[in-house]
Amino acid sequence: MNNIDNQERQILETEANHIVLTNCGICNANCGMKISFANGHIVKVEGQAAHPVSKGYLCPKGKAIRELVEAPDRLKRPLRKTVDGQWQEISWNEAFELIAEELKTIKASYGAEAVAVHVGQAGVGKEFTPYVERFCQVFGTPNFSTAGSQCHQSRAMANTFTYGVFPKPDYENSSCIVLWGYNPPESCPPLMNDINKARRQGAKLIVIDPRRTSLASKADFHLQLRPGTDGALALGMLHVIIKEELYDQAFVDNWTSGFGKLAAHIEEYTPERVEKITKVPASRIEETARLYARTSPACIAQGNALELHSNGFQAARAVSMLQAVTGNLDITGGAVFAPPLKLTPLRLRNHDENPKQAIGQKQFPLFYKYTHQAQANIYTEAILAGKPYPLKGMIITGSNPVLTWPNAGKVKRALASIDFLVVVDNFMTETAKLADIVIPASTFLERDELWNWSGELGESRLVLAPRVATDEGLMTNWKFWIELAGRMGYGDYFPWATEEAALNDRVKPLGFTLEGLRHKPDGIIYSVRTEKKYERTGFKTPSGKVEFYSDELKSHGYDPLPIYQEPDESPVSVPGLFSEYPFILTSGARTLGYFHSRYRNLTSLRKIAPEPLVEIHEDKARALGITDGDTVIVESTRGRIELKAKLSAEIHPDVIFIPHGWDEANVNLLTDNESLDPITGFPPYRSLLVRVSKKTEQKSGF
Ligand SMILES: Nc1nc2c(c(=O)[nH]1)N[C@H]1C(S)=C(S)[C@@H](COP(=O)(O)OP(=O)(O)OC[C@H]3O[C@@H](n4cnc5c(=O)[nH]c(N)nc54)[C@H](O)[C@@H]3O)O[C@H]1N2
Ligand SMILES: Nc1nc2c(c(=O)[nH]1)N[C@H]1C(S)=C(S)[C@@H](COP(=O)(O)OP(=O)(O)OC[C@H]3O[C@@H](n4cnc5c(=O)[nH]c(N)nc54)[C@H](O)[C@@H]3O)O[C@H]1N2
Ligand code: SF4
Ligand SMILES: [Mo]
Repeated sequence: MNNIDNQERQILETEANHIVLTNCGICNANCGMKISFANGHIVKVEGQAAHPVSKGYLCPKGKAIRELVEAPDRLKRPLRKTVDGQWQEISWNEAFELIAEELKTIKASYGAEAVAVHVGQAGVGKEFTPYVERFCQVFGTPNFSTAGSQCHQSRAMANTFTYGVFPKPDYENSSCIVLWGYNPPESCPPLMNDINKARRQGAKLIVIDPRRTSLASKADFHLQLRPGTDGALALGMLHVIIKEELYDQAFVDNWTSGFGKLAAHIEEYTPERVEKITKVPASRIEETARLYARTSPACIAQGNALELHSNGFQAARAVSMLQAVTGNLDITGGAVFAPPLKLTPLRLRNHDENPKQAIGQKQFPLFYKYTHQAQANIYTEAILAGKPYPLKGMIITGSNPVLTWPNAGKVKRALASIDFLVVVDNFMTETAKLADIVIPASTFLERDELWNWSGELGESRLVLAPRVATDEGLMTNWKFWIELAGRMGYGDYFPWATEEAALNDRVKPLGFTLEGLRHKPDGIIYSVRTEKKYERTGFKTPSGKVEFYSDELKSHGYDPLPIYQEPDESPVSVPGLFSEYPFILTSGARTLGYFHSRYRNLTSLRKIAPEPLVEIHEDKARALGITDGDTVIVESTRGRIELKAKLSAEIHPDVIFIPHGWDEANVNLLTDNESLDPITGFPPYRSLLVRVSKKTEQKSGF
């Protein structure tokens, strides 16, 4: 049978229309897309049935890309804010001249470090991001930051300190799957193919989540813990596994160091004590630990919820040790080690040492060492208080900090007061509104995009998602930085005449060409999976072994073992505050129809979730006189928001949940950028104290 999805990727021309095969660039699932055009417009968007990962699936966001590309409110021209606060269209030439001139002026007056460039989630894994980093290096600012200030890097670092890499769970071949603060039905639905397949083959499922999600209700064990106590739970499970000698003795003897210290460290984390901390019954902790340790192979997915606490790094490190003591490393069905292919690097090694420290480098030296990035969560202090030095200019691309960064009130004040702000976006976001210059961005459909995936969703793949839509007035993200570099006089470092030439350079050392990739719709699938490679090479840690005890952490003044510390703001750490703010807020769990602050303007997605809702336990709501749909006020010591209540029997009674990304009720007005994780600077989006009250109608009397 001739299946077009398996044919060479190309435009299949008929008279008036054509079909293009590409990949969705919204989330990391990268689903295969088949897009039909008629008269230059998208008329149909479908999944590719034969796609190796998504197998025909597209989520509502993927299906809504016509609405995205053709949105009436899309930005098409560069805009400049006039002195009276109006937007004035300017030419591309004017935009580049204005930006280049301002950057040069700030650099001359305050030094290059007074400019920061932030690439948000829309730049994660995208081909333009390394060029932005290179631009920062040549300009001379160490203040290049990404969504890695709030996402992924803390988990990745914690795992790397234990065994040298951040491995991926091999769900498909696993007999026991633990989803720890991870909810793929909303955040990465195609992964459910693998999880469901494993379950059909008898795999056990353990979900660790303060909400009883639909997946949690189907799990063998659902541990409904108090938010931010994940580290204690992991130590309690380690206690059971070590005390009952359920660990992999041979692996521990041969391939780890510091086990004795870990064994002594977990003594005090008895299931009974951990029950008091986490609110998970001791018997459940024991049963879960036994099931996990006795079932082999087992894998643990460590979600974003694990790292978004003031104690997130050590929590992820404790979880990493569960995988290590059970010997579930680098084995089929366990934690697999699959590095991505190495494209031609764009970072300039000879520019690595900047005489000025990046913002956050002093406070979070290991975060800087690991990421070579500034910690964006504290830019506000540099802008508002000049600490550690003044930040005078910023370029923000692919991010909407006013809705997504912690302590949004402060973020807004900071961005409103900075001397010069450029925002590159598809839409006039709440952040763009504060800018001096707004630059229209392309969407992933309007550019060639390289995806270099390393095995989280099946095999490792290098894929070219080709440009399928064109709008001549737009400039691709890549082109913007190349043009700006040219205006700044950095042409020697940015010699590529076209994006195609640049991409060809990137894939050349691997023996690929862009043209070759165009003919491979599913990409180049390469297997770099290893099996117990450490037996030949050791682990990529200073000692070559799994490090339960880390000298490097100790030498920086951090705890070398994964201690549990209460979240900075919790019922236990600040009981006085808790008596006034008696709920624990967890924010930002993903919902299928939106992507962070994106897509509230797309009709089909807005229909799925028309407004933000605070999820509150029905008993607690009743006690406060709140019924379903009532407007309530939620307050923290930082701010207050109003939104409607959604009563639930599924959420932990002490916890409320609010989604992020809504301007109508911006939950980040409540969150905090002071009690950051001491090692990574990650913000505590998922465990803070708040109070809830019913909004009473103000009767206007005469
Ligand atoms: N639809 C959609 N998909 C997305 C995104 C999106 O915005 N929308 N964003 C993408 C990005 S950048 C990321 S980082 C990922 C994140 O995706 P995931 O890693 O899956 O994380 P979340 O969905 O944010 O949270 C997972 C679960 O953690 C639970 N949780 C909350 N607090 C705690 C806690 O203290 N401990 C534990 N154990 N669990 C807790 C939540 O209730 C939630 O069910 O999603 C990606 N995919
Ligand atoms: N309270 C709370 N806050 C959170 C979280 C949480 O769980 N709770 N999660 C955090 C996490 S994990 C993350 S990753 C961050 C994400 O936060 P951000 O990095 O701010 O991500 P988005 O809100 O998706 O903003 C992306 C912006 O880029 C634009 N855009 C889309 N495509 C492109 C493109 O191709 N080019 C350019 N230039 N722009 C584009 C979109 O229109 C949008 O305005 O949010 C964090 N914020
Ligand atoms: S799950 Fe949705 S957003 Fe993610 S790649 Fe697939 S279609 Fe796109
Ligand atoms: Mo994220």
